[in-house]
Amino acid sequence: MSGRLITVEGIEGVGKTTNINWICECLAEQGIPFIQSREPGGTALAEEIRQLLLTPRDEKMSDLTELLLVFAARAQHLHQLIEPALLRGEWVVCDRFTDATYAYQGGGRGLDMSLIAALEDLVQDKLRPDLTLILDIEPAVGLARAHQRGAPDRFEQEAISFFTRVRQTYLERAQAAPDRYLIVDAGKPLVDVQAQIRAGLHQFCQRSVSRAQATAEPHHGL
Ligand code: Z5A
Repeated sequence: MSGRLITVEGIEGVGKTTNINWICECLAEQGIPFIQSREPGGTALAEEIRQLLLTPRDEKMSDLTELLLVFAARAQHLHQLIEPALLRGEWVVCDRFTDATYAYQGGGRGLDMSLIAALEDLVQDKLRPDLTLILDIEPAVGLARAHQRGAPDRFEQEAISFFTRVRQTYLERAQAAPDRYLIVDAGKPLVDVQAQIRAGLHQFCQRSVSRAQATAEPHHGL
């Protein structure tokens, strides 16, 4: 696949939506063909699964049901949207992906990480993001930003300790594979956050160009 998969992660209210728009502006400036998507969701069916996951309800959703729904949505998203785009040579900028599953269902809910890894292999085969930006912030600050938007969804109703575990899992994953992850301090003013992201994208594009030259793939600079 000659496209690139860039994923953006972090706890609620960290600024993913705001900064994904910025990433897309940077790619457009450079004439890099891309699509923008999100998880859970990205196709009509996967968006229906998203509603199931986010809507608060009286019946408690079991942690395993939650995990399987997340991966069901991902299987559909990959098959319908992500893989065809990568095969066409387009870049995919995705608001959350499997790191969110490790962070929320693994770190947050306490599900076994090896179970998540097995589902990751089943659903994605060898596909992994080429670059993952982790927007990092103190949970209290992120939640305060998110709560300004109105009624909390099913995840936003969790206690702060849940988001502390989610954040910790993201950071541990980034530390374990620093080549693939970029940790961005999202507590800074937006202009500083955007500067960190642009610098990270620039480095990533340089690595991408070298790799493409070595394998004669089409490539883009930034
Ligand atoms: N989930 C899961 O459990 N497992 C999985 O595998 C996956 C997902 C894929 C939906 O995610 C839920 O799905 C999610 C985990 C679960 N939990 N929840 N809820 P989502 O990404 O759609 O929902 P979200 O995390 O709630 O996203 P969000 O609230 O839309 O936040 P955001 O996109 O990161 O933030 P934003 O809208 O860009 O910014 C929030 C506000 O802060 C806004 O007013 C901005 O203007 C402001 N902002 C942004 N940056 C700054 C800076 N730097 N300074 C000051 N103010 C700022």
